[in-house]
Amino acid sequence: MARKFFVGGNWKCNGTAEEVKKIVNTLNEAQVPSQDVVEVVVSPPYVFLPLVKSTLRSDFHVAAQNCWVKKGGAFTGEVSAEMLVNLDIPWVILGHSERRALLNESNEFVGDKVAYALAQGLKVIACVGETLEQREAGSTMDVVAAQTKAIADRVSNWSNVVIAYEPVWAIGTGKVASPAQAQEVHDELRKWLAKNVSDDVAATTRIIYGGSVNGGNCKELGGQADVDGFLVGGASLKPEFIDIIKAAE
Ligand code: G2H
Repeated sequence: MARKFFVGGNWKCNGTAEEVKKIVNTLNEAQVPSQDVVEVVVSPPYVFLPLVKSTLRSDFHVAAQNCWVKKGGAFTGEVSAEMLVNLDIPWVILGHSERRALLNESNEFVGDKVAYALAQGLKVIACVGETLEQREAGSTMDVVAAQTKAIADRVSNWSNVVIAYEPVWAIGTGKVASPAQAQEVHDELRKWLAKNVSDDVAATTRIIYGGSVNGGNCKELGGQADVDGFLVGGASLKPEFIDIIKAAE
């Protein structure tokens, strides 16, 4: 089964209501390949989710940038998976490196979050990736495998999971991974899934690349055999996000 190209826009902690309306207008007016060719998901901050959901074109979907690890309750400041389901938000990004690093989210905690969100009916963009130090020490695949294993240990149905490989050294730095570097890790990750989960999961799970993707580098990155799309940060706030969506063609 062919893997449909996936383009996610991670708006991170950016935007005012006015700016969000402007981005949505730009997206709504854009001519892009059909839903049969590319799945587009944008992820605004929580507070803008209802606004974006109610104004965004119906062929694009929305994602939250995080959710709580279990059922809601006395967890000040958190948002539960059930709340996202209640608002009809189909996707959530989990395990982004900014949360792993700044909020100390461990592999196990991310694995628990992925399992809980899936169990509530959400689709998950699960992020993995190594730091520069880890890459230079030659442990890229060990790190990425350990992050993926923590998910695999807790998840049996992978049909609602997209893996985002985001090398930390390429995030927001302008230092994009070369197409060969991205392809190498995506290929290894797919082989890891084949060996440790199943051939079917390896063949069907989309592995997207994130880290300084822009309108200029997306075509070559997206042309790699095992790169099934992108998770885009900075450039997803700009009109060039449309060019990145068009890299699906
Ligand atoms: C990686 C990416 C989006 P950017 O974090 O998830 O951000 O494209 O700004 O590097």
